[in-house]
Amino acid sequence: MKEKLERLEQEALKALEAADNPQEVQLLRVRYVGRKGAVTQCLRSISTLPPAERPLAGKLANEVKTRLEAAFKDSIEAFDTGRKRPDGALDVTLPGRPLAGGRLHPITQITQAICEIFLRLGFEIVEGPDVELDYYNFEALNIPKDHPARDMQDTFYVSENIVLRTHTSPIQVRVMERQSPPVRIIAPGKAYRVDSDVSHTPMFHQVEGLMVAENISMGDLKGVLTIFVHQMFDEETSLRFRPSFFPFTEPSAEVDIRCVICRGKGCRVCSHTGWLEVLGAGMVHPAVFEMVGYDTGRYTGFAFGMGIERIAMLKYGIDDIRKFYENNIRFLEQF
Ligand code: 2NL
Repeated sequence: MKEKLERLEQEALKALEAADNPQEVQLLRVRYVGRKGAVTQCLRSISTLPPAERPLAGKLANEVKTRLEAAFKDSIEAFDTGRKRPDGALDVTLPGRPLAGGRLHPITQITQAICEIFLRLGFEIVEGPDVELDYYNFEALNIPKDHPARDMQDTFYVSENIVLRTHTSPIQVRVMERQSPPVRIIAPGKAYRVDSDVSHTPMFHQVEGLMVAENISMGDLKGVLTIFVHQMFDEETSLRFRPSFFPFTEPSAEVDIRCVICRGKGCRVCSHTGWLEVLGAGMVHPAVFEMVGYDTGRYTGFAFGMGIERIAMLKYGIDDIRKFYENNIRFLEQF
């Protein structure tokens, strides 16, 4: 009798522990301490025991019954007060799950920062199609048919005379075609080239700028780009112009800035030269003006182009361009 009562109590408590809703507890209560429950039956069968064993067995049976009744009562109360919850039930007292805050992609942020600087200088922002005619992407920019940039290796061809633009210059050609000087615009957007390594992705971003009027000089170009660099990086960052070549400008220049990492001392980022190439620029080639019908005797202009990823990598100290496009949240969250 003693062993049986002890076994019943353990069994009942174990089942109670596993019960995950009040209905289940109610069923267990009936099964163990109800009118026909196992413990109740034990209590009733005491009268069949030898008289000497009855007082002890009766005491034990009553104790077990009392303890179990208390445990069942407590368990039902636990569900009633929310101390214990039915499986899958909603705990309305839990704090809400925080929503991940969205943000602009670092390339979008840098594009906006660049645009804001030029807007303050009176430039207008213009956009245009990513899928371009060969004419606007190459021909009108004085890039002849045999120019290496036209190779199938560099350009995504959609058809014989339609390409994914390889720079945002065609936007500016389209503006000049429909509007006479003065022109003061910047053209931000995506550009595409068949190229992929630590510093090139097949799709990248560019901002180009164009200013055309009477008496525009290389001095104006230098002034505008100096203000740009000082506002984009800081006032201490100096610039240098190196002679270069582009088919659409003459003269042409590569624009370097003092290394923003080592401040000119020489480091890995600037290949120990103390300078970083950030821009290409020049005076618009007369052949380009002729193509859009501008009077080359009256107007001159400057143009420049920069890769946005390059600016973003220097500003944030990122060593691999592909990180911008892997969509790793832990990378993107930092900006
Ligand atoms: C670079 C060089 C450059 C231009 C872009 C341009 C546009 C027109 C006419 C003449 Cl419509 N030039 N754009 C001029 C010089 C350089 O970009 O290294 N870009 C990343």
